[in-house]
Amino acid sequence: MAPAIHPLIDNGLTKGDPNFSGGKLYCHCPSDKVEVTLGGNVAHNHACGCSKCWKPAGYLFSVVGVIPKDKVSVTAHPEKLEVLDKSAAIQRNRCKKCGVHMFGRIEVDHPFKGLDFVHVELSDKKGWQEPQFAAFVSSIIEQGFNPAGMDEVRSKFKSVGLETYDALSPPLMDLIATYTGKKAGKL
Ligand code: GSH
Repeated sequence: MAPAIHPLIDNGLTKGDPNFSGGKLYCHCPSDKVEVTLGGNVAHNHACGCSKCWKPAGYLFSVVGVIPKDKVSVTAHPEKLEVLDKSAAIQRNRCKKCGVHMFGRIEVDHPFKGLDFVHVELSDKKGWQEPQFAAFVSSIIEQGFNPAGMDEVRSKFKSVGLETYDALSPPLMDLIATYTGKKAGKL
């Protein structure tokens, strides 16, 4: 049986709408849902295999994109949010009840500061940018995935047109390196 990667990937990608203007994300609680309103589309949407990003139950990958933090607002039940790990660069705000991550925010000096990390599958609207690549693919092994199955996982991504990387994509890694180089006075 093919590995369950993510519901937005397993059956092929649905192209986003370039004119999409955003929508609401909801946690998985049956009532009193945390609601986060996004005032625009996401960018750099991607599959992430790292151990920290929220994944839907039974799937190997998260799908996570970024959006400027001034376009993100908690519009219902902020009292249900808690920061999962205050020491992480990305402060993942999750619902205390159902555990779903509603947004991740960077408060420290970081190349991606000002961008929030969100999971568009929490929305019932269509038009969000489709995943662009797969990141931190080898990280799924650290969480117990049998390394013998990695060819199948990478082939699945390729079959839907996504490149796979074991960190972020080259343009994003270049961005991080540029930031670091500038900070060190090398650029
Ligand atoms: N192999 C590690 C794991 O799976 O935990 C990789 C963790 C990692 O570096 N995650 C990236 C990151 O930027 C992608 S989300 N983490 C910063 C953070 O989680 O705060």
